[in-house]
Amino acid sequence: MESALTARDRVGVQDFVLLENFTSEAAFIENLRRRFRENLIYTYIGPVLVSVNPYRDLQIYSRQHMERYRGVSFYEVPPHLFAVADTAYRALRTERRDQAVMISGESGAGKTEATKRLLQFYAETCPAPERGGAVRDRLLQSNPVLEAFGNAKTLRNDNSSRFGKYMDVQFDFKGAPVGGHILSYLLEKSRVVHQNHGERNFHVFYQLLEGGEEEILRRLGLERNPQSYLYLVKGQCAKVSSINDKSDWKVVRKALTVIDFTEDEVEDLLSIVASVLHLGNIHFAADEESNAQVTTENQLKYLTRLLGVEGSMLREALTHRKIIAKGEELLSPLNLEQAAYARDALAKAVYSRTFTWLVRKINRSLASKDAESPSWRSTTVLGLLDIYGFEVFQHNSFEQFCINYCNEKLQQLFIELTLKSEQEEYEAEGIAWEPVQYFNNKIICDLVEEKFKGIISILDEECLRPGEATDLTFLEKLEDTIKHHPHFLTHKLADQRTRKSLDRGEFRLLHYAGEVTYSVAGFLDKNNDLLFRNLKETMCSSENPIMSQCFDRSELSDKKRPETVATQFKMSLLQLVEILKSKEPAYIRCIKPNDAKQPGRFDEVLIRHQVKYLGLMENLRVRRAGFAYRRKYEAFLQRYKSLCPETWPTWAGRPQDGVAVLVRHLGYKPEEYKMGRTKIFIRFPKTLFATEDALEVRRQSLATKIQAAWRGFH
Ligand code: AD9
Ligand code: MG
Repeated sequence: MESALTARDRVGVQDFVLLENFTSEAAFIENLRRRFRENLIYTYIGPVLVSVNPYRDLQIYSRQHMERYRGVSFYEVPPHLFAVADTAYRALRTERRDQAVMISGESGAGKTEATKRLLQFYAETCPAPERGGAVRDRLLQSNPVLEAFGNAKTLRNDNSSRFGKYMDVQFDFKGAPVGGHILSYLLEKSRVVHQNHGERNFHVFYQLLEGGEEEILRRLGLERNPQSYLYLVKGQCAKVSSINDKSDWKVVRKALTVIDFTEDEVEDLLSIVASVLHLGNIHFAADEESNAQVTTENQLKYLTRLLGVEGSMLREALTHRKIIAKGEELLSPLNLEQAAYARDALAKAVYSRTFTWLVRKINRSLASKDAESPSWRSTTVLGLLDIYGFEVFQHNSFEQFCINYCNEKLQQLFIELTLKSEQEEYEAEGIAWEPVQYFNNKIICDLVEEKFKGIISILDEECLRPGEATDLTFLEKLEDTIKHHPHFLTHKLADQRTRKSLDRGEFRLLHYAGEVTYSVAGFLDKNNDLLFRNLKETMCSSENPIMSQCFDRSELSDKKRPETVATQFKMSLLQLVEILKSKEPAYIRCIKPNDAKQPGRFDEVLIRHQVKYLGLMENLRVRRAGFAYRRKYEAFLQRYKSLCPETWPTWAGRPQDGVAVLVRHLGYKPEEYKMGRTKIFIRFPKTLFATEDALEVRRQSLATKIQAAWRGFH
């Protein structure tokens, strides 16, 4: 049998706090590497789970694995997602405190996969509710539907979430899941009309074309070949080897039924998906006066039918802009460029509002059927946060700005909460807290969101000057307002050395996770998110029931300017942070091992970068501030009591006294440990390792004795 010592050499330590040289990044990475090589993708930093994407099916999420982690002490079993899942669930049940599992990491690191596994764990291991058992299936089946409409292949990830998701699972007093609720955040709708090279539109389009039955496609007027649709060819990669659109479609189709879609609703939904494709194929030609005219009559005909709108009205709305001046309506014809812009704006609005509708519809299906009954009041919730990860592309725009800002906020919350909980634990245990220096990214959050001086405020201000402001005046204003910020740079503000790498239409932010250069092109437009009035009117008249819920007439009479996209996003994030703060947090920090999406490849440079920006070294330092290891007296005594004749086999007194006797017997020196109110704190890993090794020796000698006795018996 392998001794504890050699096993540690081979597979590393399962909690980074046990690294002898805990301040060394090299030791940290080496530990990750050893474990990754052995397919051990999970490692702790105290209660935080670090996960490295294996890019292969490790067969570690089966029902047996779930059972192994149920009801056992967190540290008695190898690190696993299910240990975090079970610990959160038990806290929810025993302490009746709401929980939030926050999953972070860059694009492709494994957040969405982890979320799905967690949900599966709860669906399979929790008791069934007395009523409304279907909720478990609905919780699970909401996923494929949301992924079909909200995920897409990007250069970073073949199944990249293009929206943020926070899902509450509600449990009744018996611990059975009885309902759920989803909050979604800013869908990247620009993808509907444009994809970068090597990327795709949202999965659902390809799924429908590949998997939809002949008859359905005929009704929708669609051809099977994605190449026929302009909105699907921009990225030039309709086919992806890791994706089977046909079988995925089957799953989505089934899931829609599970989450309460009637056949009519499915039909209405597919009509909308098809209409977006038809919209993309609407062409215009210029007449003698350079005004745009629709030339693709067939597309218009299908659109009219699928969206349930009047053909002449839609045609007019696609080629004219309605302006109300002095109470009079004026129609101003659009040129080719403006018409194409109007068409794309309509496609984006139709798709993104349908997505919002979808989330609402799913929420109705997940709503606890017991909402009115008394047991509702005693429900507790467990939240799962799976948001788009930090991303950097060759070309970064408004969407990346929002996504990276969101990651910045969550990182800040992580720092705040982990530090706070450490400090609180030390205080609660009556042990002196030694403050730790760490990088606080609040400075970057402020740079983005501060009133008046922040980037979003300045952007909004420019959006209020239609006709005068442009993306470039926005950039100038940024330069004027944020001159000497250590995390902000533009071509003008840069020195000789860095200027070369920056273009005139760009600004650079030094995020906690690294530098990102944003091109300002399109910022104003995307932030304003305007849809011409007559397009809105047309959609308000739609007879497609989903569309008529998405476009409400009250919008037309509303005089108040709606909040800009960035401001809405900022407010929704502030609200999210409040939700998360109100719950007991658990963290999963995901790491992407290589950019090639390949199993077995451990790209050290890439990993070191993530370790740095996820703040894992700082996290470890905070956790080790003073003490490497801490354990409740009961758990410590239970594990090691066999090493001391006075505590073995049972200790009748207080566990704390038992531990005191035990560690004295083991020869712990006073500077090696401290006794808190409920826990023992051990300063150095070597102390714990010596104890672990002693335990191993004892087990082995016991095994040898049993074998000898057995042989003697025969
Ligand atoms: V993004 O920010 O949404 O672009 P995620 O969500 O962090 O990103 P995702 O969970 O989608 O990444 O993982 C990317 C791919 O890695 C998956 O499609 C799987 O092929 C692969 N993956 C991730 N985690 C695991 C795992 N635990 N086991 C096996 C995994 N494969
Ligand atoms: Mg994801």
